[in-house]
Amino acid sequence: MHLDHELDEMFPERHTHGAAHPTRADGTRRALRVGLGGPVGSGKTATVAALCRALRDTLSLAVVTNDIYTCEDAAFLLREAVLPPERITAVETGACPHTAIRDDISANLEAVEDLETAFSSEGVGPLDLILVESGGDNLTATFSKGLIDAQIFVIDVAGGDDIPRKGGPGVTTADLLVVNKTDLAPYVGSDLEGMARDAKAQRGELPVIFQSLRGESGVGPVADWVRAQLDAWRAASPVSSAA
Ligand SMILES: Nc1nc2c(ncn2[C@@H]2O[C@H](COP(=O)(O)OP(=O)(O)OP(=O)(O)O)[C@@H](O)[C@H]2O)c(=O)[nH]1
Ligand SMILES: [Mg+2]
Repeated sequence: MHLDHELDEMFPERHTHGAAHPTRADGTRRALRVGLGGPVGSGKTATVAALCRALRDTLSLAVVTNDIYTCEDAAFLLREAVLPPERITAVETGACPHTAIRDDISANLEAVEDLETAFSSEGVGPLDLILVESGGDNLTATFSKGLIDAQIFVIDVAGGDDIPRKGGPGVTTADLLVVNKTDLAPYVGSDLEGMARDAKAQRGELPVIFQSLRGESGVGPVADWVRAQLDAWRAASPVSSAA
């Protein structure tokens, strides 16, 4: 479902919750929504788990996962106890993952809005941040701007060091490109400098972070980027986050 003017008129309240609007119906600022997409197995869930651990003490956050036929990613996050269960929601897409994050975003939008409502109505205070993980997809997958505010595209060095050169909207336009599993580069013969050059050629000034979740800095630089997005979001939203 693409959000259009006709639907805006039919469901005015629903669309005040859409990603185009920074405020909820009650006037409070809604959570920043950050989408994580990328090829199968590149490390999206591992990055989400690490972000939760890095940010949960200072931010109120929640996660929406997307899987095609299972709830594996949500089950992993629950098993790892990265957040309390009520902060993790699974969407079972039943079709190519990109359809649920780009073409018909209704299930994801509902999941995001339900989380926001649950946390504002239980007096826990509004959520600061919602991470939406797409199911693993191909290089053409991107999130609808009606669903998320900023997107991270996660690729990994073992998927081939020619991926940045191949481009595609995820690599070229995502707000942040993460090249994950740099610890594996020596074992798979990936040329990290070449990947950095190709990414720069494709993305210009858009940021790229090389990451190893097995390494010392781990998710730190990506967590810093998310915090900076949140600061910018708060500065740009002229409303109080308190009710
Ligand atoms: N060596 C290494 N392994 C990693 C790193 N990040 C993730 N992994 C491993 O890569 C595998 C896939 O990671 P996931 O986080 O499940 O990947 P995903 O992108 O969520 O996969 P799908 O949701 O199935 O598309 C897991 O076994 C992770 O432990 C890393 O930085 N280095
Ligand atoms: Mg995953």
